[in-house]
Amino acid sequence: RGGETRVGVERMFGLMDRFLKSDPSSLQKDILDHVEYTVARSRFSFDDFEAYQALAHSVRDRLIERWHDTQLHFKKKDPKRIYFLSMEFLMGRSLSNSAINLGIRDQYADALKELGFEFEVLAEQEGDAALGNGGLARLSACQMDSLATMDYPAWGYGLRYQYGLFRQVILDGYQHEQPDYWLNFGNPWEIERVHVTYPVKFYGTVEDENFNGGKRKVWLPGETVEAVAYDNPIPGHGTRNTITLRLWAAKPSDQIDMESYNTGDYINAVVNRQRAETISSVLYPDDRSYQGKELRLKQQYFFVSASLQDIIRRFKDSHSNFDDFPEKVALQLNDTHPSFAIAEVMRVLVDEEHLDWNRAWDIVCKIFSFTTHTVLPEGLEKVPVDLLESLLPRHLQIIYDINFDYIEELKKRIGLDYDRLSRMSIVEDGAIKSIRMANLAIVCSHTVNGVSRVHSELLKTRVFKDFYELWPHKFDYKTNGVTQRRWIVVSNPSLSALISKWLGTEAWIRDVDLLAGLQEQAANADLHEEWRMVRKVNKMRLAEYIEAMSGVKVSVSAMFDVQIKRIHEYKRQLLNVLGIIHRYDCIKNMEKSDRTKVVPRVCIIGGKAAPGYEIARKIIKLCNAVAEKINNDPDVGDLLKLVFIPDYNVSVAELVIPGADLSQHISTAGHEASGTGSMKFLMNGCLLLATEDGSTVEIMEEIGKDNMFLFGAKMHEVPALREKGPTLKVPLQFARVVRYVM
Ligand code: GPK
Repeated sequence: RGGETRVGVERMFGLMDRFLKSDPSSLQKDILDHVEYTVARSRFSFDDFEAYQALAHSVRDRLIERWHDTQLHFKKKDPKRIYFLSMEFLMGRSLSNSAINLGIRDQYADALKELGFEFEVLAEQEGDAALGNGGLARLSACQMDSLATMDYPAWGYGLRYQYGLFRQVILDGYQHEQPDYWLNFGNPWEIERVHVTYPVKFYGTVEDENFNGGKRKVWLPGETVEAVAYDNPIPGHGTRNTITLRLWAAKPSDQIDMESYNTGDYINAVVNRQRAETISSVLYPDDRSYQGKELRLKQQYFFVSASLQDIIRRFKDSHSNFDDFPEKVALQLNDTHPSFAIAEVMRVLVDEEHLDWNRAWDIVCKIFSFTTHTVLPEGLEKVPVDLLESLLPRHLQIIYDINFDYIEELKKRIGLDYDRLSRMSIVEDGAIKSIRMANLAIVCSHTVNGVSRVHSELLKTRVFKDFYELWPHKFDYKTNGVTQRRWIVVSNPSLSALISKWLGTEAWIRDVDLLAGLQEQAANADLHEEWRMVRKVNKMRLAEYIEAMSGVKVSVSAMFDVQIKRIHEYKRQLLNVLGIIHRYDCIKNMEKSDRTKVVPRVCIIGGKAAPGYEIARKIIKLCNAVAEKINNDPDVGDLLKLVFIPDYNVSVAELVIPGADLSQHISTAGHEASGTGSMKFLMNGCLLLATEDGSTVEIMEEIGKDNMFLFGAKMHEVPALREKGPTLKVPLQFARVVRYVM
């Protein structure tokens, strides 16, 4: 560096107060400065939403400090990095979570109080970031929190959809979808990186080119779209480690499309380029149904290509060849959605970096691992070859080449068993020739993860049996978890305080196993009493919300019985509703004197149906129709109520779970890969009513059968029951309703 620059650096350090201060008056000054300079409101006149924005920016400043330090630290250390590729992240709100993880939530609350604001009230101003559908997407969010807290050098990569998961509105009992334009009022939790952009290419042709006396393939793409990075800092708890969730948005490319300009139609050329932005505009609202839509494929490749360019650029910053790539890069595929990454790494290494095919393949086989989240073979993604051929012609060739080598190898291992060879092939022949994305992911990954023990067994014995027999060492599982920071500390602060008090430490906030220490106090009546009070207050909060959302008044002394999750046939919300109908019928037919023995119950159901999933939509209608009947029967009164909570999302879950007495996880055994909702209820002290499915089996072993309500057919009994057909009788008065709705 020259002398001048050094003076400049010294001057900069001189001007810089190393870290922002977090005493009350510094926080107040920061918030008011943001009111004035960021939100551009007078510091003497701003509303709750503007106060939230200023507060969020003040927290963001502190996040950015740690985030910069984290990047610098890892740049210097150059550790092996974990790259978590996922199409979906359900982050929910960020304010409380960030302030708590930074360890300054209470300081902010005090500072705000003096300014005449309440932290919780401002926190309510924030909308949910709902860039995902259900369990898979929330798992990604919980994982990011844990990776940050556990000091991992991890990066999350995904898409910055302009429209998140639709808002559910219930009209006349039916679900209606409204667009979720969540960026309408700005998003203080992201940092736009206008200089971190990469071109992503589509369409075109593949030509042969002379190279070093031989031939090589060259892809001549037909369309280029720019990917722009938006960074979301993710702070760990009790550490300065603050990692990055990098989401890509599509922008028109600067590269001039000569063809359009030649036509002389300038306006049309500009309008056409603008269409590029549609790639990242909207999240597909289907939970595990794949429709082979071109836009969806474009989304998948778009985020994969941008992420890999970013990852490879970072690697090349400190490495001159690819020898160390597998020691420095781990790519985790969250379901098959990002599995084009496999073909893309091959393409970059072979076509752009000019590695020979076998060396590139060797690298690919060491860097990928794959998590699958489903049990049903029909849930596995297939990409029509026709589509792929036009959209990504070079990738299709690469996938064919991978498949050719793999099938040749397979023939040597298993002989000419053509049935098995065709089942295991990456390419599926048939009416619609397609690429089996799961097979591609399994062949090229070093590890295939299930999400619970039972799920892993099903993968080995059914879904991927052929592969397990070939490569048993690849199959593993990591039972899902949830972060106690979001699901106790953020969502249930009174319970959090209670736990810390009785454990005499806050260490459980980083190490969940320490909660077991509460067992020593299991018989302590004072603890019980305090816990009951906490529950009561949470139930009151929930009752207020229910009344505001649905107009139904519920009694907080009733048992709150909750089932909240995506609506799916296999999750059996229908069974729950039929159970409620039965309960109603029993109460109606009871002697009046017997009714005193009935435990009053408020049944709460919530969840969204994929817009094209007719039966799921009808289950919502049925639920509302039954609620209408029961809630308006004064004869039953508080003995039974049914509430459908509209627009279920992360924030609603944060409100409902702490107020639940009983929660239902009643999927048909063998269908729920894991389930994570149960864990959130459990850590809030809620009882579980569950079938032996997914992670429930492990929960049962952990807490003991006596501490939960198990029911229903076991996995091995299900096939025979299916064979036998339905035996359920619906009471006559409801048969008509059910028939009408369904
Ligand atoms: C599984 F296959 C899928 C999917 O497309 N979306 C989704 O949310 C869920 N999941 C499983 O249904 C749950 O059992 C599991 O706990 C969750 O993924 C996370 O692994």
